Amino acid sequence: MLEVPIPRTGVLHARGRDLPYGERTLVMGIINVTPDSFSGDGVGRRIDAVLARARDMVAEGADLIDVGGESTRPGAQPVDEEEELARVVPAVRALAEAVPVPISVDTRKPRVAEAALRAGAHLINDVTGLQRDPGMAEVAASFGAPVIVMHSPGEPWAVPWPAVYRDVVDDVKAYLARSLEIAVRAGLPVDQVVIDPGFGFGKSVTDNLELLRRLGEFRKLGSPLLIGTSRKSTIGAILGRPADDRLEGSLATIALAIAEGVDIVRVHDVRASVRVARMADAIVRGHRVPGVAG
Ligand code: HH2
Repeated sequence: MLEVPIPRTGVLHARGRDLPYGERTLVMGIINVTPDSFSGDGVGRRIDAVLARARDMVAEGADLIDVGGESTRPGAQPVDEEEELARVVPAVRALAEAVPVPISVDTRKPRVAEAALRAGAHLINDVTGLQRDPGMAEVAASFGAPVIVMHSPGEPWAVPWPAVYRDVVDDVKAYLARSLEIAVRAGLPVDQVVIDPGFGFGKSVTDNLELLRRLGEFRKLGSPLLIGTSRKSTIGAILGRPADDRLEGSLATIALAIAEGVDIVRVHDVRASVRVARMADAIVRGHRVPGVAG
């Protein structure tokens, strides 16, 4: 029998835009202000396009928006700090004014995180789990911003991927435990740090599938849990479809991640993901539907 985890509830205090988690799955919409993101969804630096996409996502039910100015796909070219600042800061400033949901900034550079927080960002999303630059935890703590810490075995342009694991779940858990320790030492409350096993980052197809199958094990770390599977190459490998045709595979991962107790899903396709999340939540979390008997 599937053992359904008991949801924990809490609130991410995202600089004035509280995000309650645990009662239903939160959906994070991805906006890449890049020219080279793997899924081909990058809008570059066109603020009108950024705002239009964010408004659509919010109307479709996104609970938060993640803005990234540097692609992390394997083989991507690293972006220098000035260029990343020029991509991210105007987008964040415009978004924080235009949409009511929290804005997270997807960066591994403390200077970019700091500038984005000054421009109105509410959370930091660090794909290096606070382990690349000690300045990142300090920036987050000094702004009182929640942080998403993701596992990545080195950086996509610096190491041979995939890495080799003894046991992928145990190894990633140990890494995330270290990220939590760094956060707490910098003064961030542990319930304001979201953990993410980094689906697709330095992992084989088999590793990624195992991470998803055993996702519930990460809940033992006690922090809210996020997963980003949307359109990733593992789905392409299973279905034999290109990045722009992986919707059903992405949705399958969301439904099963919810059954494993995930709190936040990071997605490109907000409308469909929200519907899947609502349905999966009703099963897993036992939501009552107003006006519907039984
Ligand atoms: N995946 C990507 C980027 N940032 N952040 C978190 N926390 N978790 C993820 O799984 C994650 C992430 C890669 O996806 P995307 O942003 O669409 O692509 P690219 O890095 O090529 O812009």
